[in-house]
Amino acid sequence: MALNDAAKLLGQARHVVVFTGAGISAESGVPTFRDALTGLWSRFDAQSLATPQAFQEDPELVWGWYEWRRQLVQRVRPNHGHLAVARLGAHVPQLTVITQNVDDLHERAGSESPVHLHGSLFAPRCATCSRPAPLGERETETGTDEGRRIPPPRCAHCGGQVRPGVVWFGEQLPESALEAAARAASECDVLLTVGTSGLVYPAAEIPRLAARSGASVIQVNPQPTPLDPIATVNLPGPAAEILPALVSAAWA
Ligand code: BJW
Ligand code: ZN
Repeated sequence: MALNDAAKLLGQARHVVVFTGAGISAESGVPTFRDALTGLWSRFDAQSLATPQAFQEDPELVWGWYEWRRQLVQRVRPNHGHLAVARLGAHVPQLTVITQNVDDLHERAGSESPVHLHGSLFAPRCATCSRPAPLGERETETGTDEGRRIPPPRCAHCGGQVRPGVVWFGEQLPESALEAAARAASECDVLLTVGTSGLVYPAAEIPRLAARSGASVIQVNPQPTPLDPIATVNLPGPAAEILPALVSAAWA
């Protein structure tokens, strides 16, 4: 049985990497990017909003979109998938959590210092001088409307526009995060990939790098992905069900 095979691999591992995408936060109520019906892409043309060009052309639209998402994330809670990942940390000798997500649900579930490859909704910075900028006021009762335009704040130092601290298409990933992720992927014995479509590069190289370096790859995803061929074990299904079952099976 696939779950037991995966549990055995995990139970014997010294260094486990958990590599997550939007799917792990789906059951918390955070829309994914590319799911046809519920994904962010179906409501907005997210691929064109998540670009430096979009921010330049229409900063109020882009800032409003990120404010809506930040407030949504503040209203939801980590799910059993995030909690199971945190629980793994208590069992395996070394655990590295690498996430493409810009939410903070791994941290709030108890995972310490996950590597954020695509930045964070909670770390805005100046688009001109790059200095970190304070977050706006805390969530309102109802939150910001989905399509509301909000002018980005101005930098207290140089007066430049404040931008979301995330990685847009065409931008470099933070060097230290990418290096840490690549090092962990090349050194681990098991990489557990959860809830990612595996379409966005260079992040999608991380599980491939682990496989090339000899690690076993366990994949948790209800849908097929381009990572299927490199997976040692595929566990089809939602993360909030599969991950707790996997951790329980490994350390029964
Ligand atoms: C569940 C579930 C449940 C559902 N349980 N699972 C090589 C080839 C082709 C193109 C490129 C290439 N290298 C670079 C590129 C260009 C580009 C790219 O990758 N394009 C592709 C789309 C083709 N990459 C870049 O531009 C990157 N930068 C770069 O390469 O710089 C190089 C450079 C060189 C020289 C000069 C300048 C630059 C940057 C990429 C940044 C990506 N940023 C985003 C937005 C972040 C901010 C924001 O949130 O708004 O990151 S895009 C978006 O996609 C976001 C995500 O982190 C990322 C990945 O998505 P993810 O997490 O996989 O989500 P989905 O929705 O795709 O999938 C969800 C999955 O969950 C599905 O599989 C479901 O089945 C599953 N699921 N429910 C478990 N309950
Ligand atoms: Zn500035």
